[in-house]
Formats: sequence, structure tokens, C-alpha cells
Amino acid sequence: MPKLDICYSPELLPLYDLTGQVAVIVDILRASSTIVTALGEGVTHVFPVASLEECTAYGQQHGCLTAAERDGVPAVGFDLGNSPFGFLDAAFPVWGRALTISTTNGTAALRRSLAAEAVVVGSFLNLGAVAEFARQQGRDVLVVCAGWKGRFCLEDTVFGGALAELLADEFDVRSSDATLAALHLWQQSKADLAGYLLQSAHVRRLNSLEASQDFDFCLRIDAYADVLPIWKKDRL
Ligand code: 3SL
Repeated sequence: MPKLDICYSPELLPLYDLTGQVAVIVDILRASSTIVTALGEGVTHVFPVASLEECTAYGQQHGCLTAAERDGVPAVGFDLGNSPFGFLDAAFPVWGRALTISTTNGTAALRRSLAAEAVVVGSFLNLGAVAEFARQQGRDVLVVCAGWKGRFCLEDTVFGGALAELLADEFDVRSSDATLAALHLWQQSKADLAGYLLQSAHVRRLNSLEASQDFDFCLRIDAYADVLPIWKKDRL
């Protein structure tokens, strides 16, 4: 039976062997949710990059939209920040455009996970699609939590628990303490996910940046049920 494990921070990635595994990159607030929203709203493909310099260079090279965030605020000189609402603005249509995006933690976590056999982006918005992909692959899964500057994040961990619960019949979700803990957190929080996550550090950070509407949006389970960002060559 394949195993589902959870890496609580990209800083812990050297402890895991991604060879042959499916890596699910998760940054609920907000990079993975924003990437799923962008693709759900008609963006053709996404180049996730670690640095702002790369974001500028990809934008020029591919003539694509650019989105960038640092410390929760839009970085200067890019078309968009890291709010999913940037891709829902009728005054700024994104349909049919390609996108490059760089965020503090999420896109960097993705770039650090490329040794995996398959790399997908997970969020509550496409939870069911990620679970279905994992079932089809039948390989070990590592949920890579983007965290915050190397630290543990509640919302990414709870997502790992939600995925583990969905896959509990087909995957071993009991042999890793990290997965067990995530499952417990999810089971404790799922009846009132928003209420539970209001305690988290990143939600407080976003509230202070007046991005609280993003929080509610990012918790909408399967709102983009058909969107599965899969890494192919150099893009999602
Ligand atoms: O760190 C990241 O990748 C971002 O998602 C953080 S924020 O939600 O834009 O603050």
C-alpha cells in the first residue's frame, strides 16, 4: 500500500527522498490557492519561480502576466500580487494569458520539490482533484507544506489531514506521526474550518494586510474541482 507523508516545512525536505513520489505542494494562504484560481479562470499555464528577478525575466521572455508577492504584499513592478481576487477582476481579464508568479514561500517550495516523479499543486479549492490524481498514480505521496519562512503553518497542515482522510482507504496514513497529527487537526477543525484557522498566524497577518476576504475564498472546498496544476518540463 503506498504511503502518504507530510513534510511540514521546505526546510525539512532534505530529510525526505522524493524519488518516485508524488509531491503535492500546498500553500493554502495563498500561493497554491491563487495558482489554482488563475488556471480555473482561464490562465493557460503558469511558470512558478523562486525569485523576483526570474519573474521579471520570464515575463519578458514569454510575454506573460507577472504576479509577485513578498511578506504578504504585492511586489512592486508586477501586474498582480498573490490574491486570488486578482484573477477574478472583470476589469483585468486573464483568460487566455500565461502567467509567471513568485511568492515568499509557495513557489519556492515548489521549485525545491522538482526531484519528485510528479509535482502537483494542492489547495482546498481542488482537494478532490488532487486526491483522484494520487489514487491514479498509486505512488507514495509527500505533501510539501510551504509554511512561512521555514516555519510550520496550521492551514497547510490541516490540508494535509484533509487529503489523508480522503485517501485513508487506499494509502497508509498511519505510519507517519506527521500525517497522524495532521489528520487529528483536520478532524478537530473540519466542522468549522474558518473558525479554527482564525487562530493561525498567517490569517492574523493577512487580516492586518486587509486581505481577509482571501481567507474565506481559499477555504472553499472543490470550488475549482476540475483544476489540477501538474508540473510539466518548466510549467504548470
Ligand atoms: O508565501 C507565499 O507563498 C504566499 O502565499 C504568502 S501570502 O499569502 O501572499 O502572504
